[in-house]
Amino acid sequence: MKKIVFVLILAINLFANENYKISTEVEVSGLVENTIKLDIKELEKMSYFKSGSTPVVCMSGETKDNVDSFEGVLLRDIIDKAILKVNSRKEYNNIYFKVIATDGYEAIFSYNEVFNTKLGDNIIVFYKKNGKYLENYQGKIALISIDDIKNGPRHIRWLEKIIVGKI
Ligand SMILES: Nc1nc2c(c(=O)[nH]1)N[C@H]1C(S)=C(S)[C@@H](COP(=O)(O)O)O[C@H]1N2
Ligand SMILES: [Mo]
Repeated sequence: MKKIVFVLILAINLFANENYKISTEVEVSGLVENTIKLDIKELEKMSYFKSGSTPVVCMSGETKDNVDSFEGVLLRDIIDKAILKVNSRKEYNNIYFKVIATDGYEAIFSYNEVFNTKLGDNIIVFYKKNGKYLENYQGKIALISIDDIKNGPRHIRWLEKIIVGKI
């Protein structure tokens, strides 16, 4: 009996121990004119974007989720709000955006990917999924590049930072 209780308590603890820290705002910094911090309220004041339906596919090929819609703001519009600090036209080819989550998960996008390809039309910082605000475990604020072939890897839950850099 004691053993059963012990195992039960252990199992409950494992479920309760949600190993993440939510992000309540996203900071845009690095090579920008204005370092900005955006919480959900501020994101909602910006240009609104709603995606179509999409599966979320892991690198393994496994479909992790089937989503009706994501709602938020295009990454492009968020970068534009901070205003890129670029000195010459050829420098754009070397500009990248590093997106970082509270758990250390990160990914990069190039300037051309976001601003100069069709992919950028569907790279979204979102706070709603299927019409509902994201739960804590879903990331609260997150980002996804919907049109990536495997779009799970560049789905970033608990998005906390967008750093503009130059190679
Ligand atoms: N912050 C954070 N985001 C993450 C991950 C992670 O470990 N940390 N894993 C990624 C991986 S590998 C996949 S496949 C997708 C899965 O998306 P889901 O939340 O719809 O299951 O989330 C991605 N987002
Ligand atoms: Mo994955």
